[in-house]
Parts: sequence; structure tokens; C-alpha cells
Amino acid sequence: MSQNERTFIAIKPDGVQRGLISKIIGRFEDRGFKLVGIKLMTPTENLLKQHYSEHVDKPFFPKMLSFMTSGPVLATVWEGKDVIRQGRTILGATNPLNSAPGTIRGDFAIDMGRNVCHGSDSVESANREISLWFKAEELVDWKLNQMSWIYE
Ligand code: DGI
Repeated sequence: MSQNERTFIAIKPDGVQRGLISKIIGRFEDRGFKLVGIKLMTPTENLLKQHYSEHVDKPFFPKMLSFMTSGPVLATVWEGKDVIRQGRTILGATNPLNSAPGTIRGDFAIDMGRNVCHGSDSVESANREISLWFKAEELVDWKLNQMSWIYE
């Protein structure tokens, strides 16, 4: 399994406003994943319509759009073995009421429309989302010196 797998993790406006950035990033760092992209930005409607293309016709979409454009989002890209699946586990179930304690949503969220974070759910969506939110030159290739203490 590749140690170079990448995923897109976003801290939504509720997570930023509630001061949860360091806690969320800390969980990925503590686990041993490598941060390769990070930026604070307020996403445009156009970006969100592409990002959530499978949801644009859903009844909750207008409210989600106004929530997601209401303030900054912290967009990040993380690298490591199985990071897509592990990232979803760290975040917890989409509906926080179904998220286990110890997950981000299980510890910090209650409502689906305020579920604090987003994580890619497959290799295809990770690639698509990373290229939507980041330019290639915004992603940094660097050597994590702890690698041999994290991977055997
Ligand atoms: O990839 P996820 O964020 O875990 O889940 P998803 O792709 O199924 O849904 C994307 C976001 O859309 C989710 O984080 C919250 C929102 N959403 C999905 N289904 C509903 C919803 N929001 C509301 N209010 N009601 C829904 O049924």
C-alpha cells in the first residue's frame, strides 16, 4: 500500500469559527500523516457546485451553499498510507449523531449541516477534490524525517 496516497480534508466554516483548526490538524499530525497542502480561503459558489456536484439538486443544497460560503474554510491535503480511508475514520460518520466518540464529528458536532469537516471518500474523489481546491504548485513535496519511526 502506497505511503504517497493523498486525501483532501477541509475544515468547514463552523470548525474554523469554533477554533477547532489546531485540534483537527493535530489528529492527522499525531497519527503520522504528512501535510502537503494548506490554505485558508472562502470558497466560491462555483467551486462548491463542482465539489458537491452529486448534491446540487438535493433539497439541502441551498442551505449548505450559504453555510459553506459564509466564512473561511481551511483546505488541506494529507499524505500517507491508506490516508483516504483513515481520514474518513478520523472524521467520523457524515451524520454526527452516528459518529463514534473519539472521532472529530463524534467529539465536536451534533447536526449534519454543521459537521465541521470534509474528507475525500475514494481515490477518484481525492484526486478530483485536490485538483479543484489546489494548484499543482501549491502542493509541497518534502521529506518527513520521522518516516522510519512511523513506517517499518
Ligand atoms: O462526504 P461526507 O461529507 O461525509 O458526506 P456526503 O458527501 O454524503 O455529504 C456531503 C455533505 O452534505 C455532508 O457533509 C453534509 C451535507 N449533507 C448530506 N446529506 C445531508 C446533508 N445536509 C443536510 N442538512 N441534510 C442531509 O440530508
